[in-house]
Order: sequence, then structure tokens, then C-alpha cells
Amino acid sequence: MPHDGTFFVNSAKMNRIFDHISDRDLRKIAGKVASGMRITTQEGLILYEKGDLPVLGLVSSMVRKRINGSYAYYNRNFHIEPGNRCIHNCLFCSYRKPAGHPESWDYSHDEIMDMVRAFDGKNVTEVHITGGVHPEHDVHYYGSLVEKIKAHRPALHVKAFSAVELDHMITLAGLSTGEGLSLLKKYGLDSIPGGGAEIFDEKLREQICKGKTSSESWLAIHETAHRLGIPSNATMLYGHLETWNHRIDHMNRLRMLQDRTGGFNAFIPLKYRKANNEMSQLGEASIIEDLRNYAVARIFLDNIPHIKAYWPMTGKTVAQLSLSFGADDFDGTIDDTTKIYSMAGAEEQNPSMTGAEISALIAGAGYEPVERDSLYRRV
Ligand code: V47
Repeated sequence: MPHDGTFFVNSAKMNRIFDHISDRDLRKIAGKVASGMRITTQEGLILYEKGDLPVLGLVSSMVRKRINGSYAYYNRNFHIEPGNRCIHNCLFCSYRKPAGHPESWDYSHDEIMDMVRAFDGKNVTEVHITGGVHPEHDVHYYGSLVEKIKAHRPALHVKAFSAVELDHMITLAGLSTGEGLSLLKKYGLDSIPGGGAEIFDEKLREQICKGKTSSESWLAIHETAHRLGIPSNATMLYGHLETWNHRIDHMNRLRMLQDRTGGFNAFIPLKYRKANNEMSQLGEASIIEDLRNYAVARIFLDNIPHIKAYWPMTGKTVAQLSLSFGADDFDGTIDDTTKIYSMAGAEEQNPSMTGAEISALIAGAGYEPVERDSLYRRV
């Protein structure tokens, strides 16, 4: 992990800078973070309640620099979304369509393999596979898909299936979580994306995605994966009905799990996007709140190495700005292969960037672009 250690050595100097923070609580938290201490849930809440952009930018950048130096990462990836039929009916979702709907799709293994072959000869390193929770397809069905992809392109990292998809496909086959994940690992699954976490508070979850995989199960699936040597990501859907307390509670459950396993690579705040779903009346969080949220996440989650600004969801400019509020990862080149956020009204209707374009955005914000693989090793 690159870091120059100056934050510890120069903490007296930092404390002089902190004298300019007028709020006493924020000044105390800044000092604590500068000396490398973990903040409490109460202090996390204070950051949300009182932290303005300059203070949160300063404090989150200390943590960012300690963990990731001035590097900002990206990879060369593409997505496959096998289908958008789903057994769940989450109110925030613009993606799910019933079978027979003009906007619904359900690709066969052959069709999916054609999508994989379309990248033959292109230097992508990762495929990200997620979709709706199909009523009938079990872990053997998806495992054999992973096996075919790996047989065709062994070096391609397969990051696939949110915990919610895993929950259903493994249960359908009558297996335990450990058995199902071991099977998928044998077939070639390399890591698990962070979707389906939404917001862990049980009451709120009941309101926005009733009946979906519980918070406890989501966490248990990731914990089991980590213990089997399968790393994963974690997300948080924000900017809907939740309070700052709910966000801190969500991140605290992730921080506790990460203390036990160390298996999370990245945390990805996902801003609720309002188009074409049943919560549109709520509107969307402001860009200022997006940046504040990246910063609090970076400060609070001191044990998750990377904070991802998922640009197809944020848009390019907010992703670029977020690098000064704790984020250090842009996700990847995407190549116009995902519809989840375009269907929910994101600015990027056909998300696609070259490595050079991402590098230019990163350099333009004053950071050093690093092409990474899926495990954050330099390519
Ligand atoms: O779980 C769905 C979210 C997630 C909306 O691990 C919405 O690298 C906002 O998890 N507004 C799926 N968010 C996407 C996901 C993801 C994306 C990029 C990278 C990684 C990774 C994971 O999308 C869902 C849900 O929380 N979502 N609808 C919406 N209207």
C-alpha cells in the first residue's frame, strides 16, 4: 500500500491547520483521524450533521492519502446482464421487467458466450455479471455459465452475482451457502460484486425492498465467501428514505464484518436515481451530499481499502470530483454493456470510456492514474 507516513509525523502541523476548523467536535474528530485513530458511530454521525465540504474534503483526503497515496485506479472491464426478470419488486428499481414486456430480456448461455467472444482480442481483464433474480435458474445453471466463460478465456476475472442472486440460486439447488459458493468457486467464480446491500436497517429495507434477502443473510453470504477465499465488494444505496443514522449503521455493520474477514476490496456508495421507478417522488440527493457521503465513507470505513466512484451512476464530473473526497477508484471502461443506471435516468446513457479517457480525468483532478486488475494489482 503506498503511503509516505507524513500524516503521523506531521500531526502537530496538521493540528495547526485544524485550528481553522471552528466547530469543536469536528476539530476533535479531525485530530483523531490525523493520528490514525478509528472514529466511533457517534462521531460518524457528527461528520454528517456538521461536516461542510472543506472540512470533509480535508479529513477524508488524509485517510485517502494514507491508504492509497495519490493513486486513482481503474480497470478494463465489461458487464453482462443475463436478464431483467426478477422475483423481487424493489421500489427503487427501474431495471426489472416482467417476461413478455418489450424491454425485458433473458439471454441463453449461447447468447452470453457470443457477448464474451465479442471481446476476443481486446485487452479487458474482468467481466462483471449481474442481473435480475431469475425464478428458475439455480447455482448449477450459473456455475456452468462461469465454467464456459473460463474455458474460453481463463485469464478473464469473473466477478459475478450479487448476494441476492446467490441467495436464490443456491437455495433453489437445496444447498447451503458454503456448499453453493464452493461449487461456484470450483467452476471459476473469482469474486462477488457488492449489489443487493441497499440499506441494512430492517424497517427501511421492508419499506423499499420487501421480501428481499435480509441484511443478516447478505452479510452472512459475504462472510462465507471471504472465508472461502472469494473477495467481494459492498454497496450502500443512499439518497432515498434513509437518515444519516441509517447510513452509519449500514457502514458500521460492514466495518465489523471487515474486521473479522478482511475480504472486502471496495465500498461503493450508490446514489438513488429516480427515473422510471416507484420512488421518483423522492427526488435525488444533491451533488454536495454525494461528495459529503464519499468523504464520510472514506473516514468511517478505515479498514476497506478502496472507495469506488462508479462513474456510470455518478456521471464523469462527479466521479472526478469525488477523488478529492476520499474516492480512489473509477471502476472501469464498461464499453456500453450495462443498463441498470441508464434505465434509472443517469446522465451516461451509453457508458463507455477508454483507459486514456479515464486516465485524463484522473490526471485532470491532480491524481495519478493506475490501471489495476480486479484485485487492485497494477497491470
Ligand atoms: O443492488 C438499483 C442499485 C445495485 C437503482 O461491485 C440503484 O463493483 C440507484 O451493485 N438508483 C446493483 N441505484 C449495482 C451494483 C454495482 C455497480 C457497480 C459496481 C459494483 C461492484 C456493483 O444497483 C443494486 C441497487 O443497490 N440500484 N436501482 C436506482 N434506481
